[in-house]
Amino acid sequence: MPLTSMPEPPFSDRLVRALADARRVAILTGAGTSAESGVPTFRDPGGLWERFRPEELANVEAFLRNPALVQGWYTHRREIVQGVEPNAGHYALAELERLLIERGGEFLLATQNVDNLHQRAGSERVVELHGNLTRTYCHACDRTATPEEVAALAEDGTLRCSACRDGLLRPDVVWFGEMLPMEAFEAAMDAAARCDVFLSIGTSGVVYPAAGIPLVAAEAGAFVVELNVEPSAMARQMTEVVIGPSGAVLPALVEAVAARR
Ligand code: BV8
Ligand code: ZN
Repeated sequence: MPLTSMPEPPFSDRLVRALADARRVAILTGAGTSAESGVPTFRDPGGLWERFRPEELANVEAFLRNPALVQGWYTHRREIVQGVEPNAGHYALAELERLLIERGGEFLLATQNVDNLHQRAGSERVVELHGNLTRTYCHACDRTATPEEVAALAEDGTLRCSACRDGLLRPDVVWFGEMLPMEAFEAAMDAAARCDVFLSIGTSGVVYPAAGIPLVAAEAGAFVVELNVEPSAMARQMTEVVIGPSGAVLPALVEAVAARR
């Protein structure tokens, strides 16, 4: 939605100025960034999976107790994310990265999302804090699974590794109780500690340690902004809270920053 057609942009001119002058920008995204692509968030009402809380499915114990159910949930989610497109918000973030790099600045996008949509939209400086659903590996021998293996159910209804024969295949995502990939997490913490502007987009800020990253930027004195359709658990620590759907607000914000120099 071009800036001109927006009645009054939901963000301040101060934010546009801060982004246009920024040398270093860091971003954290959550499921809300993909909502307008049709990927259900963790809290969205309705849908078959409402019966299960993600925390009940996204952990090793549930996986070992009922592999077919957990593998089926991830197969279902993989099919969803492979069947949708990045939205205008994803493309705007890829554009903002290009703008910053062109202007000699630094940029890092740390995502909690496992849907691969930032990468498909062209973002390059992305770290995946919680892994990526489109990658699958063997729980027993760590080998990366082939697309054929991921589609071939064994007699017992589970997905198994063809190399070590009995290994169960699991999505390359970080489950509750598992450590985050250290390199990604440290890169995100370092970018948050050094940035001039931090954008926290489409996240409820309830899952740690990722939820703590924007607070590192706030403590370091950055201009910290939350973009969400409603204030999150971290709204009070923000310099500015922008209320609106990321798929509409981000293109307008990036257009305003591009027009500034
Ligand atoms: C670890 C991958 C330790 C899997 C995910 C008690 C207190 C505090 C912490 C804990 C605790 N008990 C346990 C913990 C730790 C736990 C945790 O934080 N639990 C929470 C539930 C309390 N964390 C962990 O277990 C982490 N690991 O701590 O390890 C350790 C240490 C050493 C050695 C060994 C172990 C691992 C956490 C990673 C879990 N994996 N995902 C999968 O996807 O299946 S988490 C998953 O849920 C997401 O990745 C994301 O992080 C989180 C959901 O959050 P959001 O992305 O914010 O999505 P949500 O639906 O919640 O919100 C959407 C938001 O968007 C809303 O605010 C909405 O308003 C907004 N929105 C909607 N539409 C739009 C929009 N905004 C803009 N535009 C729109 N259109
Ligand atoms: Zn194996």
